[in-house]
Amino acid sequence: MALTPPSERIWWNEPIAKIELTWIAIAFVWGLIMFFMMIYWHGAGEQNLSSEAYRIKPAVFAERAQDMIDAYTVRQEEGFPVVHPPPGTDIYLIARLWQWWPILELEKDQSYRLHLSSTDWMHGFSLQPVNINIQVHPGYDMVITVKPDRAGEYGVVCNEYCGLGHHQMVGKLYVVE
Ligand SMILES: [Cu+2]
Repeated sequence: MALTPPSERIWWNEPIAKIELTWIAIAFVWGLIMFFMMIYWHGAGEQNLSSEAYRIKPAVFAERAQDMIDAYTVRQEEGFPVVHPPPGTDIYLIARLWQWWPILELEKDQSYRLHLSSTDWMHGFSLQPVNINIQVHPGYDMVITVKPDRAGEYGVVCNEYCGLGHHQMVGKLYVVE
């Protein structure tokens, strides 16, 4: 019965069986391998982006995005400005209930510093069909250096549930030759 005390009162001082020690060692070494795999795969796997994060007030982010929109809007599409910023510059994409603002038009094989932030709740930036995913938080400026290598039309989907209009939070991104 569990209420009976063990025969050895100081049971934790018993030597560990060899087989148990072996399994502890295997599990420990495997844990180490998996840990270093994370770092290795970040560089070699070409799946995870190196993003940077900075604190920013939502109003300041919105202002920077608006400055870019005012300067480089080339046309309108269903009420959305399509912005074609010069290569090599800082570009901004606002996530908010429930849209991605504005539509960015980038040039193939040119690099940009893409800033992502939210002006209200948390959203998820998911670029389709290439499957790039980045969490977008209010108060944080998530920055990634992007260099699109294929021209075309991409979809930007929100993949963090953000309320009633979440399923309609679909944006666009163009890459032109
Ligand atoms: Cu959402």
